[in-house]
Amino acid sequence: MRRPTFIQLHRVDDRALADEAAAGLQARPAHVSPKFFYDALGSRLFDAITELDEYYPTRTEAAIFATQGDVIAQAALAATGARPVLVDLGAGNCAKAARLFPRLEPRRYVAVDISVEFLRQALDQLQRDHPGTEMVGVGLDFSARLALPEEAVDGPALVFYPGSSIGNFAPADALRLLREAREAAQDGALLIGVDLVKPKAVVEPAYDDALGVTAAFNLNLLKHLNRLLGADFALADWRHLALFDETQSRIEMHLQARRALTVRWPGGERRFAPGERLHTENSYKWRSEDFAALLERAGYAGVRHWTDERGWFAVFLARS
Ligand code: AVI
Repeated sequence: MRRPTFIQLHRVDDRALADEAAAGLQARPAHVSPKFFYDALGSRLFDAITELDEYYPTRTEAAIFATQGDVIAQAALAATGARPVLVDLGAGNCAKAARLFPRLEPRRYVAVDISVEFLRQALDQLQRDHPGTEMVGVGLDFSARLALPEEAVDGPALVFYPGSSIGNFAPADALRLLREAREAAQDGALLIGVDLVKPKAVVEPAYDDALGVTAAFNLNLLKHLNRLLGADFALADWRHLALFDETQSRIEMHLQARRALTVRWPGGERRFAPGERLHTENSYKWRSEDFAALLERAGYAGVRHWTDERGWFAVFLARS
């Protein structure tokens, strides 16, 4: 019986993370990376977000795969050849990639996430269900740089990056990541989910839902910073904001101070004026023609995409 292989490349360095958060808090305007959302509770809150009526991306992407998955898989295999290596970026519980297994029959599945610990259980189960596929878990923070170990990809790969996570990168960083993904795929392809531009009246509620789950997800970042940094954020002093900036085509999430306050942590402090904001996330919404042009700039060819009836979300395939 085969067993999955695990390669941990990235060491989680709490000191470096605390320094990065402190520098962002002291910047003007104050900002912190959205990666600080994802402690254990934040990851569960994100899973809850994907179930909300207002949060359309997860369900719309799933519907595209459910209705057009055969055509998408055939096009992907035409680009990579049969039995490709399947590289899954931000794999987590590996559920989205697992749905592609019957269609793609990958020779090897390389699941990439920040820590191999997130991948162990899912890969052990997948290995039992798919004994003919080699399973590799890679622990890597690819938001900084995507460089896979040489032994992980030894032929044309299909790099899979679902969920519109590319939207959490500013366009210049997205271009860099797409180029690195092209190199990782060798003579293969990229299959990527992208959230498209749509009316503000649809986007803003998706990031400010009636149940307040997204507000809790945003505020939980302060609890994470309290733990990581030893800071004294009081959650009741902060309000969740989600604003669609049409000129930059992005939803911005902020936490806004309800009153004048000072946040302190060992070695630092930051005063906030009433109404001042801490910027926690951007989620870019692309026009399909602009995302196709970005893929071409990143060196891809044969770009095509599939979308839902309303044109809200797109799955792009591009040869690397
Ligand atoms: C992970 N990422 C694609 C989500 C998004 O829609 O940008 C994160 C999120 N932020 C608030 N709700 C969901």
